[in-house]
Amino acid sequence: MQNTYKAEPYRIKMIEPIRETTRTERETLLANAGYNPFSLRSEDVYIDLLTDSGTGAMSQAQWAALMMGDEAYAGSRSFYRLERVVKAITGYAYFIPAHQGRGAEQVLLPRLVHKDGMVFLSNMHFDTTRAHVELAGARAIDCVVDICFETAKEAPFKGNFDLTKVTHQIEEKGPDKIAGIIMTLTNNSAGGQPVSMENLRAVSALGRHYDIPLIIDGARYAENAYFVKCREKGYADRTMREIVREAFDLADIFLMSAKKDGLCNIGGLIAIKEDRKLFDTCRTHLVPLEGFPTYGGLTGRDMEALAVGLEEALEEDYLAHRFDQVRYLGDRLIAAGVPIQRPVGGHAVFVDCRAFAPHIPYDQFPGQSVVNALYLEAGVRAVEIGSFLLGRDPDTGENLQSPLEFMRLTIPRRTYTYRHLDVVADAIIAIHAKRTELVGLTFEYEPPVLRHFTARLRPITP
Ligand code: P61
Repeated sequence: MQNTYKAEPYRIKMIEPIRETTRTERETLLANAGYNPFSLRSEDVYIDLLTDSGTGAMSQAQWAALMMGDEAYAGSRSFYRLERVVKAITGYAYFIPAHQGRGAEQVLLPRLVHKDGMVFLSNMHFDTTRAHVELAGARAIDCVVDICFETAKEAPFKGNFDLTKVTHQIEEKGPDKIAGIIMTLTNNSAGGQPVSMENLRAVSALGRHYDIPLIIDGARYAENAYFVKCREKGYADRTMREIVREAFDLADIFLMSAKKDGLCNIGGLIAIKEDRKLFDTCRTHLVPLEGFPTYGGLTGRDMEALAVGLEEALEEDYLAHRFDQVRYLGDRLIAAGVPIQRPVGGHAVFVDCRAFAPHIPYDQFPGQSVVNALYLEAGVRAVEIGSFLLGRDPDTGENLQSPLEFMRLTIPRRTYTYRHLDVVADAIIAIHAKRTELVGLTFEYEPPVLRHFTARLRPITP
C-alpha cells in the first residue's frame, strides 16, 4: 500500500450542491426523526456517511452506457452484456440479476434450507442476510476470529473465519444441518475487515470435505482482493482479476449487492459455479420475487451501468485512492485519541463506541448516541452498527448484545473530498472531548424486523 497521500484519480465534471443547517435546526430535525437519522431527509444532511451502498458517483463511461440500455422485457441485450462481464470475472456458469443484495438473498437462501433446524455459518452475517436466513426458517451463526473484537489490536485480516469455531459448529450440529457457509467479503459488521486468501482456502476445504456449499457474500469483493494484494504474501504481483478469480474458484455461489463494488446506485446478482439444479430453482423463484430472468428487477440501463462498474471497481488506481481516503479519516481520528477499529477497513471507519461512551449500556445503544451527537455537531450522518442494529433474539425476544458497538463512517465511492473528511474528523474530535455528556436512548416505537430502519427513539435524560 502507498505511504504518501495521492489525489483523486479523476476530476469532477458535475456537482451536486449540499446545504449546511444550524445546530438549532438540527435539534428540531433530529427530534422529529425520532432520534433515528434514517428518518432524516437527505437535504437536511450536510455530509452523508450513512452508507456506501448505492451512494457513489458513476463515471462518464457508466453514464454513457445508460443510453445503450435495452429495455426489452425478455432477452435484453443489456442482460447478455452484464452476463458476459459477470461470467468473465467469476468464471461461473450461471448468472441471475436481482434488484439489490437482499433481492438476491431472498431468491437464493431459502433454496438451501431443506429441513427444520438448519443453520448458516458465516464469518459475520450482515443484517439483511441474517434477516433472510431467519425468514427462511434457519438460524445464523457467526464464527469470526476473536481478534476482531479487540479494536485497538492491529492484525491484517480481522475479517477471517475462526476455523476451530466453524469446525466445531459443523461437527456439533452435523454437516447435514448446515445449509451453507457464507463468506462475507469484506466483513462489513467487523469493520470492513478483510479475509485472507489462506483463510478462504481453508474454509473452502472444510466446505468440500463436508459437502456444504460455500457462498461468497461479496458486496465488497474487489476491496477484499485489494487487501489481499497489499497484505498477503505472494499476491503483490498478481493482477486484481487473478486474485478475484482465485477467490471465486474456491467458492460455489456468489451473492452480491452491486450497490457497493458494482459502482452502481442499484443492482444485485447471483452467480452459481456449476449447480444447474440450483440455478433452475433460483430462476423459478426469481420470476415472482424479482422479475423475469433477463432483468431481475433491474432496468436495461441499470444492467449496462453495472457491466461497466464491475470492471471499473477492479482498477487499482481507483482502489488505492479509495483505501487512502478511508485511511486518511482513520489516521486523523487515531491521532486525536478517538478509539476506532484498527486497522481501518475498506469502506468505512468504525468508531468503537463502547470505548467512546463506556457509561452507556448496550441496550441504551451507545453507538446510536454518538451517531446522533455527530449529526447535532456538524450535520454529518453516520450509522450505528451495534446492538441497535442487531435486534432481538428470534426465539427469546431478548435484546441481543452486540460484541461490538460501532458508529460507522461509511465513505461513498468517488463522492467526497479530503476536505469533507476533515469536517467529519473535526466534529468527531469535538464530541469526543465532551463524551461524558452523551446519554443513552430508549424506544418509542420498535418494529419487529430490521428495527433500526424505522424505529423511533427518545434520549434518556438523567
Ligand atoms: C451497508 F443500514 N449493506 O453496508 P442491499 N451483504 C452485505 C451488505 O453490506 C449488504 C447486503 C448484503 C449495506 C446497506 C444497508 O441496515 C442496513 O443491496 C455484506 O443493501 O440489499 C448491504 O445488500 C444487502 C444499510 C443494509 C443498512 C442494511 O450499508
